[in-house]
Amino acid sequence: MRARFVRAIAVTLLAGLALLLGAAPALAHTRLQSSDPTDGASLDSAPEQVALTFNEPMSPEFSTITVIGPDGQTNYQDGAVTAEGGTISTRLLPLGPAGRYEIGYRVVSADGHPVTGSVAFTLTTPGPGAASAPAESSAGPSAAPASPAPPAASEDEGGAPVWPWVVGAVVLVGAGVVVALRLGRG
Ligand SMILES: [Cu+2]
Repeated sequence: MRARFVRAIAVTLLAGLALLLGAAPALAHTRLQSSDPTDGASLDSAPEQVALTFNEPMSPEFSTITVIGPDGQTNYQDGAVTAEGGTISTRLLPLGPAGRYEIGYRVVSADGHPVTGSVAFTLTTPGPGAASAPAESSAGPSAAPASPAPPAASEDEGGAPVWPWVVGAVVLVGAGVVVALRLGRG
């Protein structure tokens, strides 16, 4: 009877430990692996779309891409985001003046945490939209998710720190082992 009880405790502890270890990989968030145009690229002709590739499958409905022009406020993304595997992309309106274009993104990690960041490219010759600046309305309602550009410092927004849980779990497991050993010995 007692042996069975001890075994039950041991199984519970092991299950808890497995849960804890299983949760560890989830701490590795979605990461941007590459982009097209690549970060820091200098282009002499305006791209017609941008694509961002992450290390896990992306879903378009939870992904936002913004492309902000050299003036720091004009949006050039089409708004609609498509996804294929780990790659999300959006078409671009005709780019305007030469300069730095920032591609901001906000996606949701597999564990539900939002991840934001940005990359940038430089257009060295004015794009087709330079003569007539894109009309404010051309972005239309699809530009609704175009939140302010994410902070230049990429990486994610983090979340609650995990270490207190780990410490708590370790203490619990330790206490459980002591109890189990005591009972087992008796
Ligand atoms: Cu997370």
